[in-house]
Amino acid sequence: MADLHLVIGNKAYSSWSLRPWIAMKAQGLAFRETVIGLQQLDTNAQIKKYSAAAKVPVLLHGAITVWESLAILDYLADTFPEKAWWPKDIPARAHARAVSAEMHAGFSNLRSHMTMNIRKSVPNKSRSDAVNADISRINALWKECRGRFGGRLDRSCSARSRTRMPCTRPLSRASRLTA
Ligand SMILES: N[C@@H](CCC(=O)N[C@@H](CS)C(=O)NCC(=O)O)C(=O)O
Repeated sequence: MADLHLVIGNKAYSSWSLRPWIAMKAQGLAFRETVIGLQQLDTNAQIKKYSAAAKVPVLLHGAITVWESLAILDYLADTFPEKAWWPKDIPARAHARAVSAEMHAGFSNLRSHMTMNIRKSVPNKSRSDAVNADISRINALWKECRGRFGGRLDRSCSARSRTRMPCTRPLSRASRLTA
């Protein structure tokens, strides 16, 4: 089988990049990693060498190029079915997919007002009601997942890698995540 090559942005700033990166590490997959510096003059040109979408992460596997973090995780689940990516149980799987899709498409207030920077702590940064609503929704999601599915959803690598990453935003800003 061809080598896996994951193209990502800086790990301190790119939560999207960390989603497949964490999942692949957790699954013990061997892969080559190329890191592209974000917010540089040539960032766009560097990423476009790998994907016309001009966003990281990008997974290269032989002749196959997959972009969009959720599509990458689904590709990996299809390609390495012997590893546990999504829960086997259909209701838990449906829930994990819904949570992951919500995480992929939503939380725009949290994303734009609390951009990820793992190196920085800004505990006193003020938050709008909209940001607080996003944080409350994440807490509710985690609580519901744990309540309904216990460790089963937690052990699902795809859902876990997707839903845990946004927690770096409120954590570096001293918000309280309760679940
Ligand atoms: N929906 C995309 C989002 C990817 C994304 O926005 N990546 C950012 C870095 S976190 C990026 O590549 N930005 C390009 C740039 O800064 O020029 C995914 O899930 O992969």
